[in-house]
Amino acid sequence: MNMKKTIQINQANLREIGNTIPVPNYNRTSKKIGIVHIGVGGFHRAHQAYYLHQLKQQDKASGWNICGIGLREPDSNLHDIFKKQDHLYTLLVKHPDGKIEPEVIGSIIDFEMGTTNQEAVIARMANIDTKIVSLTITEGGYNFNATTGDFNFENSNIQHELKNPNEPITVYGFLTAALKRRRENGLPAFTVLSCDNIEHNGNMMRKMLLAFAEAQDAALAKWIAQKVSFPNSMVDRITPMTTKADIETLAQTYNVKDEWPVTCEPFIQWVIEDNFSNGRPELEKVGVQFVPDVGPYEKMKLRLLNAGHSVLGLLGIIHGHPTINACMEDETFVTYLRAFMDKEATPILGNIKGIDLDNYKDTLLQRFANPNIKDSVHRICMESSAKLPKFLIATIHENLATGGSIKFATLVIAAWCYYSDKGMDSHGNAIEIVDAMSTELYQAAKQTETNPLAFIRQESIFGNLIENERFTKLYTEAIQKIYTDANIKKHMLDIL
Ligand code: CS2
Repeated sequence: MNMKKTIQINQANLREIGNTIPVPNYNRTSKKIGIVHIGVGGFHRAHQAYYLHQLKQQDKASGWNICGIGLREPDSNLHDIFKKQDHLYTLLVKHPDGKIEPEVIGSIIDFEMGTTNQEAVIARMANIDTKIVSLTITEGGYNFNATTGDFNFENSNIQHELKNPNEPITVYGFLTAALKRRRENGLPAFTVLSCDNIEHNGNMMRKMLLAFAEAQDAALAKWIAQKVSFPNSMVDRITPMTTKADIETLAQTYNVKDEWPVTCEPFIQWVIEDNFSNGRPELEKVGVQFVPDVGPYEKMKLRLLNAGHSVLGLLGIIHGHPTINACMEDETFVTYLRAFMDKEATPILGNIKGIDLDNYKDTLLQRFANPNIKDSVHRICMESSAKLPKFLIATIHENLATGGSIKFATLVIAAWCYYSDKGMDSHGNAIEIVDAMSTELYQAAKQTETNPLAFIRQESIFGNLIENERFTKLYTEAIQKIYTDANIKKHMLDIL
């Protein structure tokens, strides 16, 4: 085997790495941080951190450095790797024609763990230089009750934080502790910028944070309501999970030793409401769109892209397709996806100013088909209990209200039930289910054979769908079909 010498990615080696791949051209010695970001997953690193990196490449004086924050124990892995790598990492942009564009990203300059160093995180957010606290805490991180839409005070971490304001655990405990300190120190509030796949993500965060703050300190809640802005935003870039093969490719082809690079597709989009309480970077210089109302863009993306992913993911995992692009090589899946998009998602979107929906859908199909991305269906199916209410079930509810088609989405819900119940594909291969509600999902799904509607009785996910006869009839038929014969493609063809 060719044992080439690899260069460890870090600040000291940047010049040498720069001979092979692009590296930051800006000074990274400033310790000034303008953005504190909670939830530094692959997505943040391929998206927001990349935008900021591009801005800094253009405007070397830009002070907008990022400090990452981890609030979950597993984040300590990235924290430790980042420490060795001076918070540098490689982004590998994978094109459909096989071309890979690697680039070293330098916009993150620090990382703190909220699990072990609460004070450092609060101090960082309360620092005068911090203008924005941005979030990718996933759909599940917002802690709302899906039935009522209200803040979930039953969460034990929330109860702990309310009793012990100096021992924050969740995003809510940290944000209020930091905002309290800023208020006491006479500093302006920061903007809270939500970057999760939730419709009206900023409004949602505002509602949840105010509910929490109100229960903790009513005067603080009032100050937050007046001073903190919560712009809504739509974020987009397909970012699969990093694999061992990605790490090896980087070492073999580019001689770079990076323990946690990120891979992504070429497409990138960020649409934000221009509502920042304490200043913002000039992101429009690098292609970010600032609009007065992001609602239609968010809805379009969630109900077409994210829902489309779930349609392919849940049907694909049962069929045995490993990746989204493998689904897209299967004509039945492509036709089914397009039919779902055209007949169920598009009618509820209406006209979106400046957007050609047909063109948007065509582009989505091309993005999903990118053979280089290899986005696993497993990633897509993870945390479906938090995703589907926003991506797919909302569409079913809306189509039920207007008399629109629901058959394509209904089969997907039945497939989700089968997947939660059996934990295997149609060939009997085991599937690992990763979901905060996996136990509840399994408990409900396993009753299906005796009680076909058991799964959709879970109100926190499905709301009152169980009461709708048109839905329950179609759903029961779909369940009978799948449980009689798990050949999902046959049932997809039946519907088409
Ligand atoms: C995916 C998203 O998690 C999912 O199910 O649909 O991660 C999707 O890839 C991103 O939102 C793309 O912007």
